[in-house]
Amino acid sequence: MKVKVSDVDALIVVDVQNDFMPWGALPVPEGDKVVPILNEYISIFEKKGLPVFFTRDWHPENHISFKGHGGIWPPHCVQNTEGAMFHKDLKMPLDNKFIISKGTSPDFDAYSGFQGTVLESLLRERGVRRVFVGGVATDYCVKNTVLGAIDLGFQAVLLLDAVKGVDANPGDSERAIDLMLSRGAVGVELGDLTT
Ligand code: VGL
Ligand code: ZN
Repeated sequence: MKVKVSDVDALIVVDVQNDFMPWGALPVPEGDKVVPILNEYISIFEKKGLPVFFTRDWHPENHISFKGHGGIWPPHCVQNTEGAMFHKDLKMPLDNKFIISKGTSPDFDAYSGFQGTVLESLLRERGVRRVFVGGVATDYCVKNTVLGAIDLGFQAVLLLDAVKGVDANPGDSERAIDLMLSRGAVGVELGDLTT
């Protein structure tokens, strides 16, 4: 579906961090494949002067989502470690860019970029009404960020060619995509965008 990028739009790049890459602590298969495509989307938004938000998992060492602390995940994205850094090839704009840290307290986890963060208020301050969302993982943080946006009344556009999932159970990512679309997200690929 063709979508014209307009001045009420923002881009949200979800959790493109080393620990979610194939070499990381909580690897998303082919997670690194989203980087060049995301760079294309970033360039489109940057050229139009539109805001680009980068969420990141930013956990303390004793985070509740970690095995041994009550959770199911291997330790990942621990604050200030190499694993928590963004992929080195991700082209982050110099201006009009925001980093949103989530899951920063030991006792609180957040799959959605809206949970316990200032993302909503930053979007509203800027008059944003529609968010374009890509990154990892399709079946966790991308899904929850898209559904969170919809629940808050934003329109959501899912970047189908710039997401990858964990697929702990086969088909998780596909089911997550179906759910997002059934809840009103619009699925697009790079070629669908007009400026
Ligand atoms: C994520 C599992 C645990 C994600 C974060 O970014 O999708 N998944 N923490
Ligand atoms: Zn996490």
